[in-house]
Amino acid sequence: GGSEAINTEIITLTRFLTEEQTKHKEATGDFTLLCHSLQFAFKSIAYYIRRASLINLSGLAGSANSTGDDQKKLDVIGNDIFISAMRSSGRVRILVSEEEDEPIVFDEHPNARYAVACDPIDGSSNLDAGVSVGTIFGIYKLAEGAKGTKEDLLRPGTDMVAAGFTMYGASAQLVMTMKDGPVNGFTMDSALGEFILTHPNMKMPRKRGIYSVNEGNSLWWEDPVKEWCASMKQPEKEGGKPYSARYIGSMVADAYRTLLYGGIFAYPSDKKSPKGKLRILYECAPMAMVFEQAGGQAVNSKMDRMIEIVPESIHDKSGIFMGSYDEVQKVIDIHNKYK
Ligand code: AHM
Ligand code: MG
Repeated sequence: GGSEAINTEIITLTRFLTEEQTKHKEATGDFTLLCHSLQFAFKSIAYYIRRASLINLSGLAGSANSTGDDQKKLDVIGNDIFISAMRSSGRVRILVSEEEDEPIVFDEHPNARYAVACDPIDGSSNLDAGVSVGTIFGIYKLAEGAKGTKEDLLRPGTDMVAAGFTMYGASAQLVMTMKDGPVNGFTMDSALGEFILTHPNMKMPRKRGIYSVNEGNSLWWEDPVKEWCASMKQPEKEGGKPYSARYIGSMVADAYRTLLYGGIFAYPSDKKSPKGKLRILYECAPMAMVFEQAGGQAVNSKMDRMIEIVPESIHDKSGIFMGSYDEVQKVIDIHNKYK
C-alpha cells in the first residue's frame, strides 16, 4: 500500500478520436486525420507560447536576429503553424484565418472535403503579460460539388461538424464538441506530449453570479445592455449579493472560466461598433456551439441564436452574449421589454 494509484487507462485525444471514428460506420477517417493535424497545431502553438517569454527575455539584449530581421511576432508564428498543419492534413480545401484577409485555398488538395475557420492566437494583445490566450476553430464539411470558395464558409454555425478552442494557460486545455455531441475537455500533459480527456461531457452550471464584459464601453451601450449591466450590481433579492465582475480581455480565457464556473460573457454591439467586435466565423459561432452543447445559451445583440447567424463576409462581426442558460435568459428578457 501507500503507492499512488496510477491510471493506465487514460483516454488520450488520439484514442478518443479513434473510438469516435469506429462509432461512425460510414466514416472515412478524413475527419480524424484533420483532427490529428489540429492537435499538432495546438501542441506546437502551446510550445512556442511557452518559449515566447524566453525569446522576449533575450530580446532585452537586442531584439533583432542575426540577419537583422525582427523576431516574428507570435501571432504570425501561430498563423503559420496553423496554416501549415491544415495544408499538410490534406483534408482541408479552404481555410479562413483571422490573420489573413482572404481565405487560403489549398488547390493542391482539390478533393479535400473540409473547410476550417480559425483564430490562431486570440487575445494576442495579452501575450506579453503572460495572460492566457487561445486558438478558436470551427470545422465545416463542404457540400457535394463545392468549389472551395469563400461562399463555402458563409454558412450558419449550425452547419459546423465540430468546433472548439484550446486555451494556453497554466496548461493547454482543449475544449471540443462535434455535431450534436457532448463537449469534452482535454488537458495537455507536456511530459507525455498528449492531450488527456480530463473533462468528459462538460455541462455548465445553469446559473452563477459572475459577469464578464468590458464596461469601459458602457458609454456607447444601448439601453437594454445598460439595464442588464446595472442589474448585475443589484442583489436579486433582499439579503442577496450582487454579481462578481471578471474580465480577462482574452475571450478564450473568459469563455473557459464561464464554461467551468458558470456566469455570462458579453461583447455587445454598441453605438460606436454597431456590429460589435468579435468575429462570427472563428470567434462567435464556435463558442456558441460549445456553450449550447454544454447546456448554456449564446445570442447576438438582437437576441437571435448566435449559431444560426450567417456571416455576410468571412470577417463579419457580431455582438454576443454567451453563458449559463439562466444568465443569458436574463439578457434576453430585458431586451424583450424594449421591443
Ligand atoms: P483579437 O482577436 O485581436 O485578439 O481580439 C479579440 C479579443 C478577445 O479575445 C477579447 O474578448 C476581446 O478582444 C477584448 O476586447 P477589448 O479589449 O475591447 O475588451
Ligand atoms: Mg481574435
